[in-house]
Amino acid sequence: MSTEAADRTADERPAGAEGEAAAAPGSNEDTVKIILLGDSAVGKSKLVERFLMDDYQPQQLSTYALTLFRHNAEVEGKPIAVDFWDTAGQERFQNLHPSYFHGAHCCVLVFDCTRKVTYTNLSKWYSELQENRYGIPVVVVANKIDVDYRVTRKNFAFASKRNLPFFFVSASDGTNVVQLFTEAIRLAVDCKQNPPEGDFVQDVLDLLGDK
Ligand SMILES: Nc1nc2c(ncn2[C@@H]2O[C@H](COP(=O)(O)OP(=O)(O)OP(=O)(O)O)[C@@H](O)[C@H]2O)c(=O)[nH]1
Ligand SMILES: [Mg+2]
Repeated sequence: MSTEAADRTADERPAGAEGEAAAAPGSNEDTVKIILLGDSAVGKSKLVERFLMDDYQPQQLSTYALTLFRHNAEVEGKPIAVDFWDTAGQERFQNLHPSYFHGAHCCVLVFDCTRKVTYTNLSKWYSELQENRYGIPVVVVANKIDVDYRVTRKNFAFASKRNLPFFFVSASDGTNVVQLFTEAIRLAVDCKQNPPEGDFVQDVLDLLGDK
């Protein structure tokens, strides 16, 4: 594996970011699964790194297929284990995605506000999500605002058109990263408690398919 998380030894990992294979989604009442989607190099891994480790290394190390992180959070006084599924945005990995969506409770959809094509491609990622895991909450994220803060004056209509929460963030300096993930975790817990319509049927079908 060529990811930074996979390359770290267990001792180097911070508390709450075990980086090991996460528990099967839905296997535990107090576990939620959050997936990250977006083009390669928009900053998905750096955002998770900033949130879980309060760290940021500027080197680019594209995620190889998938990295899993476990984070221990607290929502309304209750402990919650959060599994972050950090997927690779590269085309060559895209045929792996259907399994990533299974059992997800929230999706963090990231674009790079310095590269327009990554914004245009949001609709592609969003359709893929709808096809694989319809109805879960989605948070839209404009990353890299540190490059030029004036970008925060711009209107990115993708989120407002679909009535989705939207955050301007920077993994590099940490702006809004905690706010973003706090909201994503809250929405994931909410989704787990009130699953989207059709979820039950899908779960039964998934279960039957497993046997
Ligand atoms: N200036 C700036 N650069 C950033 C920021 N976040 C990420 N980067 C840079 O963007 C590059 C890609 O970041 P990654 O987190 O690896 O991107 P990714 O979306 O995980 O990419 P894949 O794993 O290939 O899908 C790295 O060189 C980062 O240093 C940010 O907030 N500001
Ligand atoms: Mg990555």
